[in-house]
Amino acid sequence: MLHSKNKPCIIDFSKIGSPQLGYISVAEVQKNIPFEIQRVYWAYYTPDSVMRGFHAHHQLEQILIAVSGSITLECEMLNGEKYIFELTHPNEGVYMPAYCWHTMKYSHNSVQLCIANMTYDEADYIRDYSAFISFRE
Ligand code: T46
Repeated sequence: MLHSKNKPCIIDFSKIGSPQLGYISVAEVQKNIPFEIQRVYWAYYTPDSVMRGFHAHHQLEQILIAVSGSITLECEMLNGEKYIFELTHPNEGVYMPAYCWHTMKYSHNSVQLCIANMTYDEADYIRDYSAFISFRE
């Protein structure tokens, strides 16, 4: 599994099938998911005028996939590095480590699937940007 836990990166999921038959993609612990899965959630029908996110997490690691439509994901790490991902294919996702400030913008038909290493815990969220950058060393 080629990825660093210190920065967000694209994960290419396997694409099984053909244009004639359609495709299946697989997310599998130990193979292309770098953590034990504790939660899966999805977001949909988000108007294209809305941006979501505006937070980071203390411990949450997750993989975000646009299983339908497209999603623009912007990430900022504590060291100031910024990343922009245009998710337009259902066979790719973005791994986001902890302490990754992120925002998402959606096409109207998009469905965002998230695979996470923790159950929901509001105490894990950093929803204030100045609190986020206060964790810089
Ligand atoms: C993230 C991005 C990518 C729950 O009760 N349980 C859950 O598992 C989740 C994910 C959310 N909620 C509640 C908490 C809020 O009352 O759903 C409401 C909306 O959550 P939030 O404003 O955090 O939604 P997003 O889309 O900004 O963020 C979500 C995830 O919460 C977050 O962890 O990284 O998607």
